[in-house]
Amino acid sequence: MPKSPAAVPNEGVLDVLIIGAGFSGLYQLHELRKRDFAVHVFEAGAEIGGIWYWNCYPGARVDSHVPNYEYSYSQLWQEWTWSERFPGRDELSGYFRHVDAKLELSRDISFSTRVSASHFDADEGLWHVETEDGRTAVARFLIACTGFAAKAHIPEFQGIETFAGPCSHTAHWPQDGIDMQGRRVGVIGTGASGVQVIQEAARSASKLTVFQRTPMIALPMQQQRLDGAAQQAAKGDYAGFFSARDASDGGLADIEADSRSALEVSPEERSAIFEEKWQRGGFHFWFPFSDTMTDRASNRLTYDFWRAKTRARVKDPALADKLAPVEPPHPFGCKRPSLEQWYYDVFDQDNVTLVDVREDPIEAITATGVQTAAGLHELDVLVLATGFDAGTGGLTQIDIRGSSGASLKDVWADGVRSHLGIGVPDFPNLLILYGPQSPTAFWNGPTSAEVQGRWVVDCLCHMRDANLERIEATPDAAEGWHEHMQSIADESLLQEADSWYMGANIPGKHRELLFHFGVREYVEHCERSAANGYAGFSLS
Ligand code: N01
Repeated sequence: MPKSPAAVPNEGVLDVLIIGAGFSGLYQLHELRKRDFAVHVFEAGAEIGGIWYWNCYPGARVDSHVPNYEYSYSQLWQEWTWSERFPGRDELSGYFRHVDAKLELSRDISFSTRVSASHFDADEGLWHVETEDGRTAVARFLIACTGFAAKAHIPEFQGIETFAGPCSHTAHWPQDGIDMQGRRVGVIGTGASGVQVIQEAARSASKLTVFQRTPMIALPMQQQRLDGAAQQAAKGDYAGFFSARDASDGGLADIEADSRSALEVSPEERSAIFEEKWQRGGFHFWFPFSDTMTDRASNRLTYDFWRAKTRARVKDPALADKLAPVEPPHPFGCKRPSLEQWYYDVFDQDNVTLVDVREDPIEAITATGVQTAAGLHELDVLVLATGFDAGTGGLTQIDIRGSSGASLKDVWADGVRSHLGIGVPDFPNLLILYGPQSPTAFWNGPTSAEVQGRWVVDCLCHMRDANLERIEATPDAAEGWHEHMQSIADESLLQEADSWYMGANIPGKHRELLFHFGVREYVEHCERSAANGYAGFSLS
């Protein structure tokens, strides 16, 4: 049920204005409010949940297994059980309602409130925030919790506006749904969103046409129904589980790469390790060995195991060549794998057609379908699973201007500059969570919300205690962090894929590694900075 907007704090000056009511924004609200900061949240959606509010397309479900994808507060997990190992979107929405009921968050959130601009007044030392519908707020600190996928990417297909039937990007899906039953459905894109919607559409559509540009390297989800009693019993170990989650290298407590190289074990042992991770499902197979993402030969062995498993699922050899090619389309894992349940099986169904748009490009979208070089694919419904302007897009679509008056969009046009992904030179008192140059895409959302979020909460408390009013990343620290990001890219195979990790999915976007690969090392950098008086930031 959509909530009506809470009173907007037009009077007085807030300590903190938070943009976004997803995992990070809600954590900040709860923790800062507990410490008596005057905090308010502006949220574009009509309910809490961030990405989980918007992504209500059929099949949307989380790729992190229970109980990784939730807050570690015992008052929340003690009274919550999940029905599936990888919960679906509706259950996640229910979880957020539970969080809201327990922590009473909504009273400090303005819903349906999209921030359009935010300018720092250097004389006053205050952020002036404006919303699309003309409301305003003033705050000492601005915490941007917009997530990595707040700006959808819709390619400029000629004639897209002429399509006569329902046409939606997966992240703009109508809350009351789109009926696909018995209709001719087209899906453009085979990323994580595409895979999920394709699985569902194949069950309901009279005809499903999948437009694939790059094959997805999808891993077996190994979904399971969960038993409430067993989950309740496991809660005895939850405190330890969540500590391990904080210290893990991807924010998933029980996933760890084998510490050896794939090349230093015998072929038999390697196969056994691959198989064990495959059977465990989910992201266990993403980084099977310590060098999967850094050593080409190790990476290729992983791909070859995946390919053999996947091709065995597809009866038609020509289709198998399209879905799991002999040569990898890019190094394994360097584009974000998705998790699948029956994805590879649907292509053997009579009602499903795969169009390889590299061979048969999309020329236009017409009123009745998608026109490719080979002909018109007639459709009633068109799904755009074409991804996001990830990392930066959610921030730069807001007119954020720092003390010099320059916009974040302009400042980052030729590459992101930040320290630790949290602070930006010339943008005092702007703190960014789960954004570019943080681990973000390589970090489980709730874990990052808590670990990176704790750093920000501690920092604000430190500033208040020390009577400090202003924090700003130094240009030197930001240059150093930029070089550090480049060295991570150079040491890995990541930059060889045209992925959203590299900004390479958006025409004209500066190509660079957008996310810090290596969570533990990142957290060490954050801890060192804090231990040294927030080194890399100037505090005054
Ligand atoms: O987006 P994507 P997504 N013509 O960018 C294709 C998270 N997520 O929304 O690969 C034709 O991965 C594009 O092709 P190519 C998760 O982190 C999580 O699926 O660029 N095709 C690609 O196939 C995920 O990784 C969950 O060649 C075009 C697709 O569109 C991230 O969000 C669920 C095209 C875009 O895939 C983004 O996933 C869903 C064009 N002009 C999402 N332009 C869960 O946790 C783009 N494509 C469950």
